[in-house]
Order: sequence, then C-alpha cells, then structure tokens
Amino acid sequence: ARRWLVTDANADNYITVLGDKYPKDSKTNITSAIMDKLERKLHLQPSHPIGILRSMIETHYPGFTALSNFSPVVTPAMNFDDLSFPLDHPGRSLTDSYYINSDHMLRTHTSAHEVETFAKGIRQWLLTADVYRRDEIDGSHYPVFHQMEGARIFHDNPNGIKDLEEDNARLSAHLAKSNIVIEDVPHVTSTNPAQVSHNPKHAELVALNLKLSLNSLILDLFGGRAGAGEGEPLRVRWIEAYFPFTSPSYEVEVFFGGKWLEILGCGVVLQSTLDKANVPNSIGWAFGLGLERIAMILYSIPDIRLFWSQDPRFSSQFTPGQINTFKPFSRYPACYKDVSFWLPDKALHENDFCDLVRDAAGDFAEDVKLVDAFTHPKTGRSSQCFRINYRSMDR
Ligand code: FA5
Ligand code: MG
Repeated sequence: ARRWLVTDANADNYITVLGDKYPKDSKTNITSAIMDKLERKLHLQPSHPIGILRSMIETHYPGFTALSNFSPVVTPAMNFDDLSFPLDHPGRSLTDSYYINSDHMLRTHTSAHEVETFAKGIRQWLLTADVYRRDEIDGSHYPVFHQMEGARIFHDNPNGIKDLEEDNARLSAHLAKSNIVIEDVPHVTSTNPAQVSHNPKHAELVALNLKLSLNSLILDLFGGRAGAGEGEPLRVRWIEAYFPFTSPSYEVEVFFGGKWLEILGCGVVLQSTLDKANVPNSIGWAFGLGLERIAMILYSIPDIRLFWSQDPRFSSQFTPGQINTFKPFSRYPACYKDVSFWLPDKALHENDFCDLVRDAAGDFAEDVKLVDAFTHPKTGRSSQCFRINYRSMDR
C-alpha cells in the first residue's frame, strides 16, 4: 500500500535520477511525484509562460550570457556551503529539501550555480532553472518552481568603477523619464552592512547599480499593464533582507492587483563566493527572480498547478514574446475530504504529510490544511486532522 515511498524497505538500494544511478541512504527523501517533474523543463518551452518570460528577461539584458541547461542535481556544498550557509540553517534539513542521498540533492535555488558560473570567467549572466523545495500545499506553493539568477561583476579598479558609474547614470536617466514610484531603503545600514573587504563607496555604487538594473527590468515587465492600476504609476518597494551569501541584501515587492507581491531576492555578492570561484579584484551583485510569481501576476494565472497542465486549453493560450490575460477554463468544484490519524511516536512534519498527499493525489490536491489536533488526556497520544481540497484543473 505504501508503494509511493521511495524509501520503502522493499525497493532496491539504488535510485536513478536523470539517467544516473545513486546509492540510497538515510537522507534519501525524493518522491516519485518529484521525479516525474525533472524532465519537464518548462523554462525551455518557447510557448510556455515560464519560457516566454525567460526569453523576455534575456532580451532585456543584452550582453548577459544566458544559461538554462544546468542539471538540478547538485551537491550540498554547491547549494549551501559554497554560499556560506551556516551548518544549522533550516534549509539544509530533510523537511525542507529533497535529497537523493547525503552527497546529492535537488537544488533549492539557482544560487547553487553561482560559483561554477563565475569560475568559468563569465562576468554578467542569467541562469534559469527548475528548483525544488519541500513545502506546504496551496494555490501559490508548489514543490517545483523556476528561478532566474542574474549576476554582474565589475573590475574593482578605476576603469571598472568608471564603467559602473556610467551604467548608473544611463539607467537613472532612463528611469527618470518613466512612470514608476520606487520606495527605497538606504543601500547600506548597520543591520544591512557593506562587507569589510569592500571600499564602502564601491559597495554603494554596486548596490545602486543592482537597484537601477532591477527597477528598469520591473518597469519593462510590469509598466503600463492594467494590474498596476489605470493611469497610475507602477509602484515598487525595496526591503532590507538577509541572505547568507550577499551583503547588503534586499527583497523587492511590486504592487499589482491591489496587493504587494514579493518577486525576488538580491544583494551584493559575498566576497568569499567570488574567492571560491577564483575571480580576483572584482565586486558585483546577484539576484534571484521567482518566475511563477511574476508569470502569475502578468498573465493572471490563478493557481500555480496550472503551469504543469498539459491540457491544450492551457498551452494554446500563450504566444512567444507576448503577455496576454489567461482565460480560466476549469470551474470544477472543490471537494473536501478530512483525514485524521494518530501521530507516530517520532514527530511528523507537516511537509512529510504534504509530500505523501502530493505523491498519492498528484495535482488533484489543491491545498492541505491542518484543521484539528487532539491529545488524549490519559494516554498522551496525539492525533491530527487534515482537510484535503481536491479539485481538478482540467476535468
Ligand atoms: C532565494 O532563493 C535566493 N537564492 C535569492 C537570491 C539570489 C538572493 C541571489 C541574493 C542573491 P528566496 O527563497 O526568497 O531567495 O526566493 C527568491 C524568489 O523565489 C522569491 O522572491 C519568490 O519570488 C520565489 N519563490 C520562493 N519560494 C517560492 C515558492 N514556494 N513558490 C514560488 N515561488 C517562490
Ligand atoms: Mg524570500
């Protein structure tokens, strides 16, 4: 009955992922529902919203090398250690990430490829890929989504800094002419500091270049679209943030459809990342865009599961180079089923239950919510009740 568990004692001791065979061990937690997604590569499909968005952003950044064919199988060193994640960071845990075994995992973000890309000597690049995270189930969370990493480094010498200043002047002039309102934060604060190894003035110029580059991209993608408000300026908000591999760091939100939506994280690349990549005397920035978030806003796609639909009523609606409003084709009713059970002695993480649902019910599960919990007063045993909402997107 537990056929969907890859860790089933009866299954053999190896797991084949994208044609390569790996020995299983105590960390193996990748499920077959996830394995099915590894070959889809939505970002490479020219008429899929994720692929269309990728091309549009690549067009916005001429001169940047576009990369989109990196394997999702990475080492924990690439995903975490090389990016200075502390050993106790929650992202490393089995409840948050998919492991093939102790030595291999599915990348949780495109930043996992920063070191290898900088190490190739590429100084300005965009890298698009599928990323994997164990998470709750609802209309805006899915265990697979797509990110685009963008990065640019400048020579930290008078010529490099001159390039940086010229680029800042060019981008500022472009933005000054457009209908955009930006809520900014200081480039550097005591809680969001420049790195000690950086000339503070150069760090501020790089942070400014990052902000100007992204504001100009956001203007290009969102400006003048209906959701920004009739005749209203586009509103963008910068927020101080924290990532282990950038400092200073920021998140960006866009006001669209009456709400603030977080679309990216970014910052000035930690010097230790560039050191690992053997790039001397350089300073620069990186960002990570959430492509589904942006596509859901731009195309009015109401549910993140739709990106995985192979129904022609979905796929036929999109054209390369074009952003149009998606017309929903499914109005099937929600179907709620409650399931309750005693918890095992060792705790059960909600993400473990969600993965079980995802593996058994596939994309029919729209969301899963914990609705009740009970502890028996005498025995101390606990039970939980989850409400699963089943709804087909296409039949
Ligand atoms: C990161 O993944 C960092 N690697 C971003 C970064 C890159 C920071 C380079 C600094 C330098 P975060 O986990 O916040 O950060 O994800 C980045 C974006 O991915 C989010 O802003 C959001 O748009 C999108 N995203 C995150 N989680 C999900 C999810 N479960 N479903 C859909 N989109 C998501
Ligand atoms: Mg975030």
